[in-house]
Amino acid sequence: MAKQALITGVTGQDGYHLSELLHEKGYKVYGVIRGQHNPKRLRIEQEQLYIELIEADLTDESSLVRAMEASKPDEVYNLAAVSHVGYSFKNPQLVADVTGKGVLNVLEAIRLSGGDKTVRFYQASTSEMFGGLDYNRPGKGYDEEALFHPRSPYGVAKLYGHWITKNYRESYGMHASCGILFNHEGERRGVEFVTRKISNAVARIHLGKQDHLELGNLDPKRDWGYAGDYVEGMWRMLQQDAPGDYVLATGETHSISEFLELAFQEIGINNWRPYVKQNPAFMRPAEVDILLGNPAKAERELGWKRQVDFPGLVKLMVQNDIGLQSATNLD
Ligand code: NDP
Ligand code: GDR
Repeated sequence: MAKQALITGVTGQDGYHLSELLHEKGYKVYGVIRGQHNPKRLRIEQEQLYIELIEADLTDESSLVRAMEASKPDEVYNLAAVSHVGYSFKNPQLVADVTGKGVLNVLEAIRLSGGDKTVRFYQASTSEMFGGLDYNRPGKGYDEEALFHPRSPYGVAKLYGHWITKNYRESYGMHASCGILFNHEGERRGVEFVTRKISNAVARIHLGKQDHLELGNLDPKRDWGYAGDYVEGMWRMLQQDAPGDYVLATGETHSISEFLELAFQEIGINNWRPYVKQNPAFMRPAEVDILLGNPAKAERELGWKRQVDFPGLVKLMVQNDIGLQSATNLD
């Protein structure tokens, strides 16, 4: 019989890629959708008919119990979160409720519906838990043993989600794994994140639809990979006999300036500086200056390796946005 998977956050970037992957592997895919009017419902109903949507919210535990009962999953992927770091400084309590306590609600829903010994659980942990502060591992990068020091309400909430998942693994013997994923981007990334904001603006500048873009801090460095590669790693974690924690990363780090340079080169502009204005509104009260991951454990134990490199990622995103922006008549 086909395996059944329940994905929270199915309307987000990773949910899009993961639901496609699981469908290709023959899974019956259920996805949690929230809100009485979610504009992404239409997209899913038109493009991903194979997803059976279930209305629930991470802050409403009874709705999650009903989602468990309706889907009877073999695997649960908890991707739902308020995931924007900058936003988390403005709405910290909401982020604590959804991104932090929401994880507990999903774990409890699994237990309450009797799935603690049968369901395999994936928690979307993040490199934001490291915070970039005690970066003293040059050439090595953060691995599963590195110290945590989150620098935002989002990072703090995710750290709670990480530890409560480990706690349920240790306390109840649940097959619960945490993927500590470094930034992953692509054509389905939200435009509020810096890579897609840049690729979208570069495409529009190329087509004469806008003349500049405004950004915050250009110096931070990130370990940027392609989202399509990373969802494969999530799935591999749940296929292991034993649960565990795994870093997924590229092992390279690049600044926002470097991303800008490659993105503008894609449209034939070598000096990007006249096109970029800095706006303090996009700066954060505390910044994560540098993130570099060490994916050695995932490569060794899961046989996982990223396929798309940094120049390939920038090219893919800019070309995709040129296509999208050319196809629309909207300004
Ligand atoms: P997105 O921001 O694209 O998607 C977040 C999802 O969470 C959306 O489907 C959103 O639904 C859903 N959601 C938000 N609030 C609730 C709620 N109260 N109840 C139910 N669902 C809710 O994130 P990504 O796809 O990029 O990331 C997936 C997960 O991985 C997130 O947990 C993120 O924090 C984590 N992560 C992401 C990384 C990355 O680089 N992308 C790196 C490391 C971790 P809606 O459409 O209704 O808003
Ligand atoms: P991040 O991604 O905070 O790493 O979190 P984001 O793209 O938002 O920021 C990356 C870096 O770019 C700087 N920056 C800007 N960021 C945004 N969004 N908009 C701007 O205009 C801008 N200008 C400069 C930021 O200050 C930061 O240094 C992402 C999310 O997906 C999290 O959910 C996930 O956990 C982490 O990646 C890993």
